[in-house]
Parts: sequence; C-alpha cells; structure tokens
Amino acid sequence: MKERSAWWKEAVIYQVYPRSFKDSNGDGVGDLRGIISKLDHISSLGVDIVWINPVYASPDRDNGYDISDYRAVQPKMGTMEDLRMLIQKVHEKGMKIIIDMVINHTSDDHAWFREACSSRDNPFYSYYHWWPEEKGEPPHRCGFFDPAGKGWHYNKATRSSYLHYFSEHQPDLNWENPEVREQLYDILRYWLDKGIDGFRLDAITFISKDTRWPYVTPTILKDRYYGDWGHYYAKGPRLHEYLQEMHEKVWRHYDAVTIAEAPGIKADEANLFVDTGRKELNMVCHFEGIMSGYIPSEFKKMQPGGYNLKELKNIYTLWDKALDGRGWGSLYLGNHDQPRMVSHWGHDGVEYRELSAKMLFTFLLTMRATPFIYNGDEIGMVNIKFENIEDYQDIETRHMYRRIKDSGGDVDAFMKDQQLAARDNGRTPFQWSKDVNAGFTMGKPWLKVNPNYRQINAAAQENDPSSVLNFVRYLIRLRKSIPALVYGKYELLLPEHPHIYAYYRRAEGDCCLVLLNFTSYEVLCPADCSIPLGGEIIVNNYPGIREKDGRWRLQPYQALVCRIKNDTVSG
Ligand code: ISL
Repeated sequence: MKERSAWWKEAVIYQVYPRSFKDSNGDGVGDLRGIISKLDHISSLGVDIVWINPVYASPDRDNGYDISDYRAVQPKMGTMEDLRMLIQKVHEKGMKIIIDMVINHTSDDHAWFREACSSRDNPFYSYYHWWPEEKGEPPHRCGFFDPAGKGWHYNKATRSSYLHYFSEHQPDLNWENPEVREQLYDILRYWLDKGIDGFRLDAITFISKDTRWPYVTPTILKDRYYGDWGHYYAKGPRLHEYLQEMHEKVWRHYDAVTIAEAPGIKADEANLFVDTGRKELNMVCHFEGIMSGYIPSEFKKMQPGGYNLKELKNIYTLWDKALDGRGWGSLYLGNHDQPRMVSHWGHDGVEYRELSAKMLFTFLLTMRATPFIYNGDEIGMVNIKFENIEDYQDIETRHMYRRIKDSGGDVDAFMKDQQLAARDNGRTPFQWSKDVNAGFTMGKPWLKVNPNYRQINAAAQENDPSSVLNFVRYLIRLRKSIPALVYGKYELLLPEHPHIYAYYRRAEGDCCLVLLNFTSYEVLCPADCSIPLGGEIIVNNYPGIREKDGRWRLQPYQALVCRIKNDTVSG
C-alpha cells in the first residue's frame, strides 16, 4: 500500500541532551543558551526536528526525569525567556522543536506529591498510587532504579506506601484519577501554546496500572526487557483509553508530532498506538532492536560476542512489516539511556571507528522509519568506559552497584559490563574542539569529558570532506532528495546472512540497494545481491569498490547504496 505522507515521516530528528551539549555560563552543566549558540551546527546537519531532553524544574535525581514543576525551567538550564528564545531561533532556522514529557511519574519534590504525603485526607493523596499499611505487605512491584529493587516506598504520615516504577524519588501518578489526567492535558496544551511542535512521551506505556494489583512473581519483573514483565507494566487495562482521551483533548487540536517511548511493546502491538484510525499517537520508539544482544534477566549484560545480526535484521524487518501501510516507525541506535552507537553496534577502535560510524549512519538513514540521531554520534563519539564507580553520575548505575555490593555480588564484573552498557557512556560532554574540556565548558564538567576529544571533535571534522560529520550531512541530504529512501518499500535480502545487512528501498520507478557489512572483515556478497546493471553508487564509505565475478566484496564495515533508476522489478 502507498504510504500517506506526513511532515514527521519525512523528518530527521536530532536529539540534544541539554546538560551535556554546551555550557554557556561556566557552571559545568550544559544549558539552553548553550544550545542556542550551537544551532548552526544542528541546522548544518540538515535535520528537521530538534528533540531536547527535560529542562523543567527538577531536583535532578534522574537528570531531569523527575519533574517538580512542569511549567518552570530548571535554573541550571536557564530561564523561561531562554527557552522562548530557543523555540523562536529553532523555528527561524526552519526546524521544529519537541520536548520530553515525563507524565508517568513526578518528582517527590513536586507540590502535588508533597501535599499527597501529608495526610490521607489531602486531596492530592489520590494523585498517586498508595498501599495502606492495614492491608499488609504491598504486592511485589519492581522499582528499576531502587537500590533494593523495590517499587513501593513507605511514608509515615499517611501510613501507606506509594508506588514508584523508577526510583523512590519518582512516584507514579495515578491516572485513574480524572483530575490528574486533566492537569496533565493542561500541561501539554501549555507547551503547545508556547510553540512546541510535539513531544517524546517518556515511559508512556506504563501509565495505566491494573489496580486490582495482581500477584506478580519477582522473577517475572526481574527483567524489564524480556519475558512477561511488559504484560504487567506496559499494557495496563486503560492505557489505550487514556491515549485516545489525550488525543481527543489535546492532539486533535494541534499539528504536533507525538512519539511514545514504548518499553515493553512488541511489533504486533505497535499498531494499537499508531494506526491512524485509532487516534492515539504518531510513532513509537521500541526497545526490541536496541536491547538485542543483552542477556535476558541480567542487568544490561551483553551476550559474549555481542549482538547477533540475523536476530537484529529479523527484529527490524518484523517492525517494518507490522507497520506497513498502517502506522509509521522510528529508528534509533543510541540515546541518553544507551551506550554510544559506535561502541554498541560498530567498532570503537581507531581503525574502524569512523568506518563503522558511517556504516551505521547509512543504515539509520536509509530505513523506512523516522531516524533519530543522538548528539555526538554525528562526530563518532564513543564510550568513555569508566573504571571507578565514583566517575559515574547516573542513578541507575550507582544504585545497581550498591544493590550488587550489598548482596555480595560480583562488582568487578558489573563494572566491566557497565563499560559496554552504562548510560553515562552516552552522556559525556559533547566534543566540540580540542580546547580545554573539549570546548564544552570553561568550568568543571558535571561528567568527565572523554579524553579522546583531541582526536574526536566537531572542529576537526568540520572542513574534512571525509569526516563522519560530513558523511552524515551528505546522507541526510540524500534521504531528502530521494523519496524512495523515505517512503519506498523495504525488502530484506539475505535474511540468513550473519554478516551482511542488505535490502532494497523500492518506490515507483526508483530503487536503492543498500549493502552493509556489519563486521571487521571482508565479506563476499552472495550472488543474490550482485552488482545491479545500470546502477549508480550513491553512498560508499570507502574510496572504491571491490568485486569478484560481478559480486561485491565488501570491505570491513563497508556501506554501499546503489541507485537503480527506472527500476522495473516489481516490489
Ligand atoms: O534507561 C533505561 C535502561 O537503562 C530504560 O529502561 C529506561 O529506564 C526506560 O526506557 C524509561 O526511560 C525514561 O524514563 C526514565 C529515565 O531515567 C530515562 O532517562 C528516560 O528515557 C525515568 O524517567
């Protein structure tokens, strides 16, 4: 079926992690004025939408994902006037701006929660989920960032425990209460009226709880990506009712893009969120691809040998198929919750760092899904791989360390795993130049700068035609100029091949063959994707091509896109 067009389907999204992007006042924390000062860099990429992580008032226990006032800007980030200016400047550059909205939970410092905690009779008590002590132990729920793994926290004044799926400082809002929902819709409208063009809705799949509180074994909830936990966390009985209500009360009245962060959702459930007829949301960011390669039931521990390309291809193909003609996908290879793209999916050694970054970008920008580029990836930043727990700032890593230590677990193994998977790997300051602190701040950076900034930085790449940065710019221009790369049908080739990811993007009379070598060795392509007659190579991260008897010999991490115009093969 032919895709219906929409601006957000054609867009490339650039994610800015504000506290690590650019510090304008020397306090070591990136801020709004810092982002404004770097808008030329962002717009030079050719992206269409800038997504910024939370900049609301927050005690910052989870880097802003614990909001204490939804209508205020956190002083470390700047002022409301700075934000207004950012919105205006982004628009002046012909881009759109979307913000994170964290409405599964608030901070424990939010006025609603402070009120709620004071007494059971307080009207705000019912803004949260409570388990009164006279009912005995609350049913087991897991708090992902809780040092003891617990999802309920006791509050003396109300003689009851409140629910928190993340840390105890992030109490979950009670969406059963219509007043809570109205408050939240009001907040969404407030920001849309300020000129915001849409939202990334944080952990939105968790908002509806089964308030019969069924018994769930700790084993089921042990892991947040595999097994059955999603059934309890991400598929609450009223989830879609709430999303439809949100659409009716908010989205229907604006031309905004709505993106669900969707932990716990599988391909066959995606259309429940994004099928246009259901009037819910525009896109979901799923976890199936990004978590591939981790060992189920272990905390962010990679399989020996890393991810399996066949499995990865299968996941992305399944998602494309599920959404085909019904909804629309999104694609990301890194973000603020993940290690660096190159370290995770490519090779971060000097020899292959740039090549694998370019290969991964070719993938990201030639799939049928809206691509998300995470800041820093466009210059090929890599994991910092801290050796000391004190270097980590992330609540997730710190609390998990404590949990493992307290239970007599293997902290050394944990530290090793974190070098691959910790979120702080993706949060180190942006490497602008070879100046002090990579040009990020004149003060002491809140998180250490990766010492490799002298080699990897934006300034060094700016005028180098062969840099990752300029390769990314080229790919974005290409995606914009070839509709087949946005809307064209995706057809997987060589599904069983363990090293090559190959596919066609096929539109009427136009077709692109994409060939990606995901390994650090040379691979000879099977005949199925031999050099197409009359094809033109439009992407190549090597200076030339190698072939043998009409078959491609892909160099380590080589990426090729070959365009076949007047394509007559039917899709
Ligand atoms: O970070 C993760 C894995 O390490 C995810 O499981 C993450 O907790 C989940 O996707 C929800 O993420 C979002 O909400 C969190 C916040 O810490 C994340 O930064 C945010 O992206 C709690 O608000």
